[in-house]
Amino acid sequence: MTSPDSTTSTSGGASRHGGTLITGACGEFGHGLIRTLYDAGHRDIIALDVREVDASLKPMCRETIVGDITDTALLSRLHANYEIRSIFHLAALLSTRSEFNPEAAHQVNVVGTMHLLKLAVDEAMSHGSPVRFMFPSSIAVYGVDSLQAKARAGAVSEDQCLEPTTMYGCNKLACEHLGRYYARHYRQLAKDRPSGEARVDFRCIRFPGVISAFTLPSGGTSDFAPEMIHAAARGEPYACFVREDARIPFITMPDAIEALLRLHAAVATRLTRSVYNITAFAPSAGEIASIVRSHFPKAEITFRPDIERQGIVDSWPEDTKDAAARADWGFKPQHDLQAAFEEYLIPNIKAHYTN
Ligand code: AKB
Repeated sequence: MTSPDSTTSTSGGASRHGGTLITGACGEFGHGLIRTLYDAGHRDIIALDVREVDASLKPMCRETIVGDITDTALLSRLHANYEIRSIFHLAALLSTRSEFNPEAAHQVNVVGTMHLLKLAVDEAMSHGSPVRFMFPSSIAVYGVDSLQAKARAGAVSEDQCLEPTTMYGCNKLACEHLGRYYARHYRQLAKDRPSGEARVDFRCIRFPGVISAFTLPSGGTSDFAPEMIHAAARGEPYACFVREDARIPFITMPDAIEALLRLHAAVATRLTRSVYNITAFAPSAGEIASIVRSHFPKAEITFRPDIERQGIVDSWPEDTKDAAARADWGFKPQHDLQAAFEEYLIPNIKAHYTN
């Protein structure tokens, strides 16, 4: 990623600092991304979340803001104060939580994203260069209607099986289309539509379940894997809410962050699509439990499937095809299943819980 820091520009007498906006900064993705960008020399991070950003992350940010992405007055203030070149829009209500309040999910996941896309357009128009809009989508955009269909589909490409059964999946799929619209067709009939360099450069990755050694997700349905591993490390029993044979793809947090930054840095002309699948390994819940038990022999893992949450996992594909990401921008995860546990998860989790 270019530039660490922070240009300050003056337009019409008012100066605006350069900025990289991260929404959902308090989520587990946000944490890792802020640290990685800071370590790479970025001093222009604006962190936005509905919760107070962790004290440990504050010194890494130019500004931390407690606020809501649906608050247009807040986004106008950001536009007035900053020359934003990149937006990492991580804020979302995840799949399990969204099912309890689909209307709230739509507000945050879709309306909030539209407000940020509009901010990106306004920014690009005001500073005359593209705004990179990084959007994490999800395997939740897929929907297969039976276990037989899931087995038949195997690893799916970006364009197959796009009939999600969850509100979160519908929201993510809608935002993939909105991003493409804002990037390529926004106000296509208007005389003053954005043109040339002043545009939104929308880039999206469909993430599988993400597993971090340091943080736990909340409100997701792929959470069974990280929950199982962290419970074992803490010496707590864990009742897994999906069957042993439930299978979806996963990736480690460092590989997920590296992928986002790699796509962000990619030369635009190399990109053949706006939405890319990525995957690293696709074990069943039972296979994850066996590996966890081999590292934590006292782990008490049982399987007590929750029929509804199991249904969501059953509707997601057992793996995805990520050839386009590998060819276009060099996606190559460092961790396969074995390396994920032996090199990343187990050493870091053990250190995390013994400190
Ligand atoms: C969720 O379970 O909601 C997410 C996802 C797979 O997108 N982790």
